[in-house]
Amino acid sequence: MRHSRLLPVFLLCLLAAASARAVSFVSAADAPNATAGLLRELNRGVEEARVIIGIRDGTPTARRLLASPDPEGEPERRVLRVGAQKRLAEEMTPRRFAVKHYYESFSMLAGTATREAVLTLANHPEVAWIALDRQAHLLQTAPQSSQVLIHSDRANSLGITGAGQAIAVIDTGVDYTIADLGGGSFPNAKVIGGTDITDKDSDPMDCEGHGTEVAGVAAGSRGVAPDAKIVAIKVFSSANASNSSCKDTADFSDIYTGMDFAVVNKATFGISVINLSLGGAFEDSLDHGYCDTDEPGSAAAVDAATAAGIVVVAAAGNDAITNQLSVPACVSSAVSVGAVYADNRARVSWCGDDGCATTLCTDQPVSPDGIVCFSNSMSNLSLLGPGAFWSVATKGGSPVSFSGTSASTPAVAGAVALLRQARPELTPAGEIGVLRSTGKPVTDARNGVVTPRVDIFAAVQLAASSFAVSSAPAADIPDGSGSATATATISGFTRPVAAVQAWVEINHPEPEQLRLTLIGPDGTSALLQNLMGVSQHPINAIFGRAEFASRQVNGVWTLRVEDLVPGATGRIKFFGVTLIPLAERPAVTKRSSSSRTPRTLNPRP
Ligand SMILES: [Ca+2]
Ligand SMILES: [Ca+2]
Repeated sequence: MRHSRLLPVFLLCLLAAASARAVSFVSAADAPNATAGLLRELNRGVEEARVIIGIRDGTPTARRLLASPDPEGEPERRVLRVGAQKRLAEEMTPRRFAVKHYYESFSMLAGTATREAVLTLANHPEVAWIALDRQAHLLQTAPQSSQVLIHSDRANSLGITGAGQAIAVIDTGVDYTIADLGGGSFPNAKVIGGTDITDKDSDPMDCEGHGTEVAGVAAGSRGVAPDAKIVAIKVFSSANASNSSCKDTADFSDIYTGMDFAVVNKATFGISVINLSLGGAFEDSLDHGYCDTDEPGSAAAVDAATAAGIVVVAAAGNDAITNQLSVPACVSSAVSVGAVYADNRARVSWCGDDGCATTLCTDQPVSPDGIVCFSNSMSNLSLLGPGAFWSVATKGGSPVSFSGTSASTPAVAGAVALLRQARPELTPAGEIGVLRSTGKPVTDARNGVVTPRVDIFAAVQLAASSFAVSSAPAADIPDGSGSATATATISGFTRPVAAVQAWVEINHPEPEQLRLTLIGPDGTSALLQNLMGVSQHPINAIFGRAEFASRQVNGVWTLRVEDLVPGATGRIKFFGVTLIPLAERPAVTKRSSSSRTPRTLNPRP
């Protein structure tokens, strides 16, 4: 039916999206007074920047005054300084430049400038220099917006920091010499193990920076799980002996070897999650749901790691497509991760794969929990995480802005490490069930898909008695007659129940052949979905139901799935139940009870 072929290699650049980039490149010659940091920011594609401008106002420099103090002359200098600042600000009309601060004591001016204004200022005769207002770097210990968005800072403050957990980063290697990732030699206190698969040595030194940035998001000092350890598994080959650059692609086979290393060494290092911020694309533009059949190697590797108790998180991809996920994110047992913004921005443009000759897509305006336009999406997407913008240390230790589903994926890897610390009894499916059930539903306006954005604080707070997942392996659904079931057992829940959420994942190529029924412990039943859905769009939904509100909730909950049409078969991949206590999370309860429609994560047919 589908004749898709997959690219034989992973293209790192597809998922790195290390930056939003400019519509037009700005060189140092274009902006002679701009600092290198500001040029980099412009070339990430920002439409405006917070800047600080050094002004030539005729007064002596601060250094000269330090050497030769002249307190009597200061009142006059203040007048001169502010006068020059105000003249410049007025010249740069408010549309192009908005003043934030004038400074009486300094020959500087702070404000927000458009790209156009930055270029004008960087060539202005009265401007000595113009620099990026690097506020974030002055607040190194404050949580960054991506941490705040998923509440990992609040979980961390409860002592849930990822202690005792290790995250296997399968990537370009990790720079373990930087202070944020242990410092010194390999292994160290942070990067506790690893290997280099492609260069066939034991030293996983990063050859690009990507893997270092991934590790920083997951387990750096300003990452999600700051006390988690890193196992660095390098699968992109170094282009030279000095590890100063990587080859562009990695073979699937090497990535599987890296996953194998993680599974074999799970107990040695305490690996709870594998991070795959990489992927390959389908060559066609057809709808693709789960890709287990198309990609048996990836399916086998992810299945095996999951069976070993390791959660495998994989980047959804940065191709701005809305009916496919990258490989291996599309594997049904993988936890696929898309990207949302964590900040407000006026406008962000992202580059194409052609070295920024074209713009891939643009978001305008940008706000927290807005889907980033590059983020691949499909009804089998598991979770969303902050993917723009992370401030992390890269190879060599300098701070960079890191974006992409490559960045949102380690945010979820860190969240998994936190949850594993808080609830070590959960299976990988149970952990993802908790993360999904407690996440904030975010709708992708491009395709109608609703996906939970991780809220790790809510996840670690969810009471064990209000959540249960199926512990049985995936169940085959009989084709054309009969039914398959999955069960989840709740016990010890004592509070009044407002609503029930059933999490259902079914891998079936023709979901419109299916009827889904939820049956409570006392026999009360609710039809969740009946002969609806779209071909190649797997069922991956959280159904909120209110008819169980006054019913018995402790006991066995059953999901019954009937396939009413011969031909095309599938499996129940996952079933979990969350009880919503009365007067808690009222928004969810109200929405579910008033509409009585499933809050489905599938696009409507
Ligand atoms: Ca090496
Ligand atoms: Ca069928």
